[in-house]
Amino acid sequence: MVQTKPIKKILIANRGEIAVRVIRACRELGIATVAVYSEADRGALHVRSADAAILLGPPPARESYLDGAKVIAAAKQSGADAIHPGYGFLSERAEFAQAVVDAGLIFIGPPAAAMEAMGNKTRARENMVRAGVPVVPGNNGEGGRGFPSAQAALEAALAIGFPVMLKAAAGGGGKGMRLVTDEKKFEAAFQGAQREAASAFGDDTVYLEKAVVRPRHVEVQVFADMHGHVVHLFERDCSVQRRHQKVIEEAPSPIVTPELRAKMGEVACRAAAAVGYVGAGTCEFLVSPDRDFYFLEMNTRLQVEHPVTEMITGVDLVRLQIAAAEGRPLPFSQADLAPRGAAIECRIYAEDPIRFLPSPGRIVSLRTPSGPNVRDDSGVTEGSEISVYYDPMISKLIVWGDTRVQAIQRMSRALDEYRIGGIKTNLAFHRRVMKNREFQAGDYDTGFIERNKAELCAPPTEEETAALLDDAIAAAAIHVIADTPVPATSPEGGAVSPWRQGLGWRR
Ligand code: MV4
Repeated sequence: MVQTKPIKKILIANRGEIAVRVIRACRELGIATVAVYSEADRGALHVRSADAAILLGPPPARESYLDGAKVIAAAKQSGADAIHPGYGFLSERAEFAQAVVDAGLIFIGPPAAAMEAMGNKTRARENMVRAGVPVVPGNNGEGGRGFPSAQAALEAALAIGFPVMLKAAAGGGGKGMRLVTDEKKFEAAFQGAQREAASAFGDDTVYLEKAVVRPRHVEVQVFADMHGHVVHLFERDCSVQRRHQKVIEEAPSPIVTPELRAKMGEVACRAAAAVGYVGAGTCEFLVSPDRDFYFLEMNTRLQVEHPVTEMITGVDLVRLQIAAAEGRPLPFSQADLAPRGAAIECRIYAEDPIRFLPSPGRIVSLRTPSGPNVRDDSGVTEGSEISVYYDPMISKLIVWGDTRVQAIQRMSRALDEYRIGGIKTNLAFHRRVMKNREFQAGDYDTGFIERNKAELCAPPTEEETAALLDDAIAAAAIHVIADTPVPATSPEGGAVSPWRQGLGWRR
């Protein structure tokens, strides 16, 4: 029997938009919040949004957001009874999850054992095969511990058939991964993959998979409570990526039929149940052009793109995470869930739109879109500094529409409303994707950006340049006005607001 333990105060072990997202859920629930921050984040939105804030240390994440001992000490010091890890940073570290529990606190996420079962990729593959979950045909090496030599690995590769993928057992997310198309290139690739795995993860174990050609990245949101219930909340398509960085996500996937959805959902629930999962998790699949699907890995955290799932299901995933962590049973069953409409998320990055390089700096002016079914999840405000220390994501723009066509129209409109002055962003890139025929047809795979680079990353057109210039002039004008002293009194003797001078209000 699971006891319910209400949570009164949550420490959010993260920064930026996800910290703000969790704080918002806590506010709605009447739960007190504690932010943590680094010296680079003094005055950041997540710090201002929380009831209390604790300085962790210097800007490098290693000395602040990644220092588990400091985070746990901050939670104890502030009287928090739970820690929400967000995504990235400490969110998928099993040792941290266990240390939180050992400190007498609630970890808002899965048990450490479930994280471990999915953390190592060959172990996860073995666990999934045992649970009857389809994985990409491959070879984990001897007893799942990799291959003793390049020759042994080559024999396994020949048995699988080229092209093959070499992957790091300790990896995930594409790091240390090599595509090998023919036998002659195998040995060099194997040694390269081993070297990369050793330096990136301190573990040179490499395993083999048959390469799926032109795959789609389709992931299924699952949710489990402590009472043995597991449901799925349908899929997200994250095939619009560049160098393993997701750029646009949508739900549902344009290529998933109701039958495939039911099958993938059922498989994802089985995967979660097999490792004793609790809370929000995501099973990543590759879907081949003929719609065969294979389990790749499980992300044992809330994901960046969770809002598109929230939009098509009406479920608040963070509220649900908190309820599950309190020991409450899921308030709905699978039969209560149905996907409705279509949602798209664009990740707005502070980056050079042509070279895809981070473009740090100060946001001097900002206007965010709104209107029906438009959501902007952001961790910044006007005046915020996009620092070189962290991910350059400024915000996530999410829209919902009755149909996918409406969602694309709405996203185009919302992108046109967005104004970000002072730094370079990828807003124009997103506008072009919304106009792209392949994207509009829903007919894209993980090679979409690379194939359409010339169109999507071309220098701005005359029209786009004119719009950007208008923005820059408006931003400059606002700052001239803001820097102009306002007379303290009017001729009548009363205070004159800038509003009455026709200048608009300013802070
Ligand atoms: C693959 C694959 C093709 N075949 N595995 C990249 C990230 C990691 N999660 C797995 N990845 C891939 N694994 C096999 N057997 C192609 C990719 C892949 C990819 C996957 C999802 C989204 C974008 C991608 C871009 C390149 C390669």
